[in-house]
Amino acid sequence: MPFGLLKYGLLPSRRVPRRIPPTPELKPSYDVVIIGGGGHGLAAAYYLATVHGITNVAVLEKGYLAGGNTARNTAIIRSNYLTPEGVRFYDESVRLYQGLSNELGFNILYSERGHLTLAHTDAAVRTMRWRAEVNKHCGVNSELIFPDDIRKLAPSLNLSQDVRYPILAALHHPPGSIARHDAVAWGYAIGAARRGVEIHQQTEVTGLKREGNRIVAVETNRGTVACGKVLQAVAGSSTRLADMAGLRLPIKTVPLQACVSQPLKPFLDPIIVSGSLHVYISQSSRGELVMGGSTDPYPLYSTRSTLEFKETLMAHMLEMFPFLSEVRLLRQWAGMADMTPDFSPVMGETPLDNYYLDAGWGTWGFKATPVCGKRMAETVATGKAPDILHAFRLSRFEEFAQAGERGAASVGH
Ligand code: FAD
Ligand code: PYC
Repeated sequence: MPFGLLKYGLLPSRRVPRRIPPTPELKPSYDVVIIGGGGHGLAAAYYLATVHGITNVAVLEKGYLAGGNTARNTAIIRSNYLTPEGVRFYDESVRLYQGLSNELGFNILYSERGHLTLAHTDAAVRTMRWRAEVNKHCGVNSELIFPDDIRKLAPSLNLSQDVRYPILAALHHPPGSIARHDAVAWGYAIGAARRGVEIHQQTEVTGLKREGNRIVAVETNRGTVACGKVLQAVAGSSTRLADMAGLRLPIKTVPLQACVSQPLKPFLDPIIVSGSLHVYISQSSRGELVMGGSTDPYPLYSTRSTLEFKETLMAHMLEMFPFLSEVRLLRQWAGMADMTPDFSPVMGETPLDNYYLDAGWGTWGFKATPVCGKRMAETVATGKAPDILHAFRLSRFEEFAQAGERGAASVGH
């Protein structure tokens, strides 16, 4: 047993030390203001401080730390994308994730499970083969496999050919993983705060003061601060913030729901996704089944959840795992996904000189937290987006240079 744990157990009072400092007073100005205290904003703050030595930074979060999509996602990490640009970008994130507990000195409970994307039609088999080839070309481990090998990895999956959508093949991606989403955000927050970054919870940005081509001040419910540079990292609220800066984004926001079951004995090692059945499932280290499906069919800024989603999801889930019919659901919730037309994010510079964008994270941004934080910190520090972000620039939409990743989304739309 580690010595620290033993010492903690023997203490008369077991108060957990506070490692994220309480919200301080706002200073009159900061070199960098980061809007949004989710995983992305906090990761960017951490890398600004650690890699670039920029610590006069305020992270402004309207609610509590990482209480937005970071708290609501199903924590799937993978790099089995369709475009070479996407694969390389997410692969850098997977590599950062693999060392993140050590880097942060904080256990993010990273668990490598393997990821199976099921193909139920000939067209889906073709797409999986395509993804496997692009992945291998970029040095990422993915392979098309067939029912006999799928059975070895997931013996409890219904592989009967006598069902509505028989499983013909799957894209197997061994590096596919899950991690504790809150821990990722807390680890980055603690690391950033330790180096002098200020984290302001309950601090809502209500306006941006623009002079010419610059944002000179950020208005909040706690006062106005002057800023050298601004990074917007507000996920499902991207269009609302961009609006304050006078920017229009090609994004619409739709709710995405998920749920967990009561805990069960471990029976499911890999993460399983079925595009045709519009479901995905993994089993957490606590034994709960973490499940999700398609985005809601209409745009809405809301985190309510619906009975319709639950009923549809369960009907499809039971086609894959009929023996789960007596299992109870524990919780259901929703987040807000900011969807781009090409299912890729928007990162980098904007038409404003000192305003940088980290947006368009739809249903896929948790896995990108480390790479996005690191590369957006680089963009803010140098004023120029690195090559790895080029494919995701905002201007791609007016240049007809979209980065189409619809075929690699885990979630139906
Ligand atoms: P957030 O965590 O949402 O942080 C943005 C923060 O900005 C919020 O805390 C919000 O309160 C704050 N904010 C907004 N407006 C203001 C304002 N005016 N002033 C100050 N603060 C403001 N991705 C994956 O890779 N794998 C998955 O398995 C996965 N599953 C998902 C399942 C669900 C149900 C949902 C909803 C999403 C899922 N995602 C997944 C997507 C992922 O959750 C997001 O893309 C990711 O969390 C975005 O991180 P973020 O830090 O940018 O956003
Ligand atoms: O991007 O892998 C993903 C994902 C799974 C569930 C939601 N997003």
